[in-house]
Amino acid sequence: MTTVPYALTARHKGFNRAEIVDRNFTEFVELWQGEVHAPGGDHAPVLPGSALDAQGFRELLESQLVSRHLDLMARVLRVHNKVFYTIGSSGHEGNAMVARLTRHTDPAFLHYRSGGFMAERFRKLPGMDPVMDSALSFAASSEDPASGGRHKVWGSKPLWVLPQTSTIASHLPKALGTAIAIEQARRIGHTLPIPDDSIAICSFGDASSNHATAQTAFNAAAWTAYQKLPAPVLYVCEDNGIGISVKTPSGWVANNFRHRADLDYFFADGLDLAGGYAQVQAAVAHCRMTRRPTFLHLATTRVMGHAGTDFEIEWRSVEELFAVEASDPLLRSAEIALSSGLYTKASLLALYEATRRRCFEAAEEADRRPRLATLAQVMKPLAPYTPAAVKAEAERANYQDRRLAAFGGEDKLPEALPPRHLAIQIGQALHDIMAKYPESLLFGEDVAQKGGVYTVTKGLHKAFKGSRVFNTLLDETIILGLAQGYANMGMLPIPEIQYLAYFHNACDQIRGEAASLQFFSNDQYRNPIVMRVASLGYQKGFGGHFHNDNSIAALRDIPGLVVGCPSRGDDAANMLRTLTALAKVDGRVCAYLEPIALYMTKDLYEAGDGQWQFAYPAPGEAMPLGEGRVYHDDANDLVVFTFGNGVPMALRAARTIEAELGWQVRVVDLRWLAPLNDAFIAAQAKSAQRIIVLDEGRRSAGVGEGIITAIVEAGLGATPLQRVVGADTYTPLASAALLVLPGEADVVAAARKLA
Ligand SMILES: Cc1ncc(C[n+]2csc(CCOP(=O)(O)OP(=O)(O)O)c2C)c(N)n1
Ligand SMILES: [Mg+2]
Repeated sequence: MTTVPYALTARHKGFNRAEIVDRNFTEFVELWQGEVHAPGGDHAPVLPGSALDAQGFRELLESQLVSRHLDLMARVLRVHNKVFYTIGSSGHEGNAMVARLTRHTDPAFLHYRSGGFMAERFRKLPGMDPVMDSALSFAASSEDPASGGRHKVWGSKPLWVLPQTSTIASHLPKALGTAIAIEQARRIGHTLPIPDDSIAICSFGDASSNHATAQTAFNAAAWTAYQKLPAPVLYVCEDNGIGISVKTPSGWVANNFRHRADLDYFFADGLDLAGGYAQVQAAVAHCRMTRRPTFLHLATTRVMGHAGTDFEIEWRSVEELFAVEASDPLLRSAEIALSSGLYTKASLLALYEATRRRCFEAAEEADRRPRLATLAQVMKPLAPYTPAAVKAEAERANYQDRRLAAFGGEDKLPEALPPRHLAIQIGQALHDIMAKYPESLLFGEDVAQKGGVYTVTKGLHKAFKGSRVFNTLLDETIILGLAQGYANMGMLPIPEIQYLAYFHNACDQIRGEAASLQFFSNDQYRNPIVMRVASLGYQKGFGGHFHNDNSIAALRDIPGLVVGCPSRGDDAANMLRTLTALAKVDGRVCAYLEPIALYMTKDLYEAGDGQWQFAYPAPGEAMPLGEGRVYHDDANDLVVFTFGNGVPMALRAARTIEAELGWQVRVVDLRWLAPLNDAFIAAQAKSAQRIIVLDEGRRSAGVGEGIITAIVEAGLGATPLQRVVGADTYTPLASAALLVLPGEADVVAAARKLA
């Protein structure tokens, strides 16, 4: 327990609480009058009965001071435009204990107040400097080793700190995913990049612990442990009792987590190194040894407000502020330093001031270093694309033995079988991909024994067993969090989202997290993912919005995400090979939209014509990113740009248009929806007499807008053009759905308008 006298710190009513917190430390040391113990050796307890030894205390104290002076420096230099971030760690420096008691190879996903943790983790490898590295990040210098100047993040490649966005709680699912992946690697024979007994560490605030994304992670951790499956994640709740200005009800975190089944609760006083160390030690040891999800409730406080812009004195009573400032853990550390006899007042203040100088000098130096100066520099890590290497990987076919085993013999290889429809060929392509990549995993709701609601994944569970093909619990956020975890550990996750509508439910795991990792880590960390999503409308007999969602706008504007949508089986197989190659080679996060209504479509023009079944492409073939498919290449009277369900629809409409208007009609299947291949669209539009853009998505923010923009920007805006597109509405049940979605007759009607 802290024994800092309240009266000592409650002396200053000034506006700038950072200055006051700073002064409190110095005055506290100068005025301190306590009993001094005779110091023991480096390995003797720092104070009688403490689990922390003298050497450990000295190092933790230094880490705390580094963290504190980085905060103080940021408050001063922000005003001079030398630093661009002031959310600090002051009051949370005790989290350094967690770093000390874990390894630098335990992957860490950190709260923005985990500066003490970070400073301490830097000790784990020789020759690393937390001060200069942090200063470069604060200054947004392009030499920042964490993000290359893209954000102030806690991150380090050698120290296994994966940078986080500031969306609170969004990192909890992937921390669980990483913990599960550490354990699952062994079962699938995958070699981990870190030791087998690693744990995943994830820190967050008390207010954040209430967030839906946090709660689903705790639930999924417990769901896992309940089944006696290992999930060695250490959740560290840095409880300062407040979130920006909203107080967490007193005792809430303990009350909420102390008795949760299968989430093992530990409390530690993060305000007191001497007192808190044993409990942190116990929590870490428990997590590592039992491999169970562990909740470490770490008491902290928040001095100096939420950020530099938060003038607490304007909205809190001064008495309350004094009380908070009196609980400053650095005062307690000063007390331990002096009473243990390890420091004199003079040597402690000298260390304090030397650390201040170090932080300011580093910040001034960082300010002289370059910043990101061009758009190309900013975007470089976002969407790396090495087409030659991707092509080679997509076409690589040197896994024949595993292939034969997966399909069950030469005569059962899909290319030896008659042409089949989309659902079958996606299933065959998935068999191929899983045979090709032993580190790949396929998971989602109902995907295992049942083979998914459309039986697309049927047979995979049998062929590749439960550790590679498995059902998850019903939560899309967790499915995508697991995917990131597997990817972090070097595996190739192929998560399934059961319906497009339910992707929207968990969109942030791709938008905010997975797709942003390469950007915020300057491409040092990658989480390759191929996310399959059963998508789009026109299902007969299974109507309504949620199973026919046609909105892909939320996918198309995610920076760096690749979105592909095949309309036929052979393309589906070739596209999947390229997507997995993009994931493997360039680390890309990919979305693979499977048009549900085409899964079972076998015919094109007439019932029984079998014209929408295609021969399976043998391995060795693939489809370059951005390459579309053109039907009737030499037809110029009308060109229809489309994708997905629009492709067979346009081909059918073309017949009517040819008969009625005498036009030759070209149909262009874009296949790749993000990034849109503007050059390809322009090249196809160039020779067109007339254009129809057939977009089964919605009028607003649909793919059609992108296609038309590409045409206009290519200077071809004068070409007569009609857009046939879905309405801006949810899709209703039964035949009313066809009022909303574009149909063949609408395409023909648009052509008539162009005539
Ligand atoms: C999803 C989300 N909602 C809102 C915010 C804005 N916000 C940033 S920090 C914060 C409070 C977090 O409080 P807590 O979890 O207790 O962490 P503390 O800052 O106290 O350490 C809020 C509301 C956010 N970053 N992310
Ligand atoms: Mg808080």
